[in-house]
Amino acid sequence: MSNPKSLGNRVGSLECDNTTLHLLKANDFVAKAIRERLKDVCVINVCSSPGSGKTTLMQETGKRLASKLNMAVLVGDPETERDAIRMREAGVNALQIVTGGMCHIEAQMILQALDHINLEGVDVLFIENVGNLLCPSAFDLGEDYRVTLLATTEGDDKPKKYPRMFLTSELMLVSKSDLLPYVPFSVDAVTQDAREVNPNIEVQTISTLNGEGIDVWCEWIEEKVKLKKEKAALAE
Ligand SMILES: Nc1nc2c(ncn2[C@@H]2O[C@H](COP(=O)(O)OP(=O)(O)O)[C@@H](O)[C@H]2O)c(=O)[nH]1
Ligand SMILES: [Mg+2]
Repeated sequence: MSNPKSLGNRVGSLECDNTTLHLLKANDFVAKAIRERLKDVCVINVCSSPGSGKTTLMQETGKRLASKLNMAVLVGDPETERDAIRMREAGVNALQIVTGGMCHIEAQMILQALDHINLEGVDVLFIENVGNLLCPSAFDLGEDYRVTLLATTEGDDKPKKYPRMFLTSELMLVSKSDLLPYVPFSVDAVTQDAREVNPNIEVQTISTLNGEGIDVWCEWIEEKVKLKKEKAALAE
């Protein structure tokens, strides 16, 4: 197994003598093709429930990083182009993927979308996944990193309820931290819950409303972009 995220695609595998036929293996195959195509672009898959603040974060990140990095976003929703419009209004190069009711993005959708977005000079490509803590966790989109937002309004007990999402994420962003004084939510408790699922998960606390944590988040992105470029240079 080359990528731990492909674990999710083993659902439905069919044992066959000494070999295993993976019925959903096609997604992994396409994810690999995406990685080969985007060798020097850092790809970050952003997941969460609907309304946790993904699009607002993409808008804010675009503004903050505009002078430092070239960023693009592929954004998935079951219907409407609202999020891509919001991002373009914030000056972010964004393309909407309408899944037609599907609860997640699959690698094939990303591969097709790559032909319709200008990635010339792009350093970081975000994928804003469909709002859902379940299905998106099972689909590797060829990303380098998976980041999951969990808003303070969602409750600090969610990581263990939706373990695969947090198991396959490198970073959990506790969003809407400006609401912490008003909601029963403990950052320590959610961190512990997430780390019992995935001891390696990083945790950052952010608010796009008052700006808390946005600098740390942007530094994290810059560091990951640098690492990807170094990796690409070594492979040349
Ligand atoms: N209080 C607060 N509200 C936020 C924050 N970020 C986003 N929101 C609000 O949360 C709602 C959902 O945000 P959106 O970015 O559309 O979430 P998405 O569905 O995950 O893309 C909107 O009304 C935002 O204005 C934040 O940091 N603090
Ligand atoms: Mg959104």
